[in-house]
Amino acid sequence: MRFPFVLVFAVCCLAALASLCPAAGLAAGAAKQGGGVIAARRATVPVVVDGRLDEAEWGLAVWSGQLVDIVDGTPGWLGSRCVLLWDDEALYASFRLEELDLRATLTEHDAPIYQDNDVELFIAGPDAYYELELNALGTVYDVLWLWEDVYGPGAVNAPWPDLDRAVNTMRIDGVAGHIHPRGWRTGFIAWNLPGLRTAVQTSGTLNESSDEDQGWTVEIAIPWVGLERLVLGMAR
Ligand SMILES: [Ca+2]
Ligand SMILES: [Ca+2]
Ligand SMILES: [Ca+2]
Repeated sequence: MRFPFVLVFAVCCLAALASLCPAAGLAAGAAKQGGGVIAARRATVPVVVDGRLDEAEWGLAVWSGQLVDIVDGTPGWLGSRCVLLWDDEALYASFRLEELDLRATLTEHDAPIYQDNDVELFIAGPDAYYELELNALGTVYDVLWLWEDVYGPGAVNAPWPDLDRAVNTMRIDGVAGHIHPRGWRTGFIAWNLPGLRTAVQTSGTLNESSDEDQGWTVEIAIPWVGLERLVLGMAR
């Protein structure tokens, strides 16, 4: 299936990288900066979003190769792969992540999860994109981003009148020293994707560094209806 969106996956393995987008991290997907492309298989049976990737559907799907550094393309130090499925209701994404010292601290929804080791998924439409991050506790941070040139002359004004740009938003023009050529965007942090379902399973001991852990798995269901706002600009 060809989706009308661009997807980028990232695993930020160092809190110091503190990324709001995959400018710092490991990436796959249809990233322009050297990531790969993976095909999404149609799921024929329901996916149970419990963090356990034991459905036969995941085994039949085509997994990505090792995620690579989105800046220089070098493979990550530890095993990290992702995969996609879809059905009429949702897009599904899963990750298998090797992690020798499982650590996560943030527990509040929409806390800055990029300060923990985390998984990040980005879905881009023409004029907006969706950012989803999870840590090993399963805490979710999700943000709807709008490129600010959409508000400019000749473009759609106030495309989302229900979202106030002055309330709990973030404004950036780049990340980690990289200035995006399109310039500024506004992130609506308080917005939550309708119907989003996520789950995480860890293999090892969380926040206990005296042993060696195996890693974690992540399972995500994103209802298509929740992505409606990303269709913005497609009629142009
Ligand atoms: Ca499952
Ligand atoms: Ca949110
Ligand atoms: Ca441990």
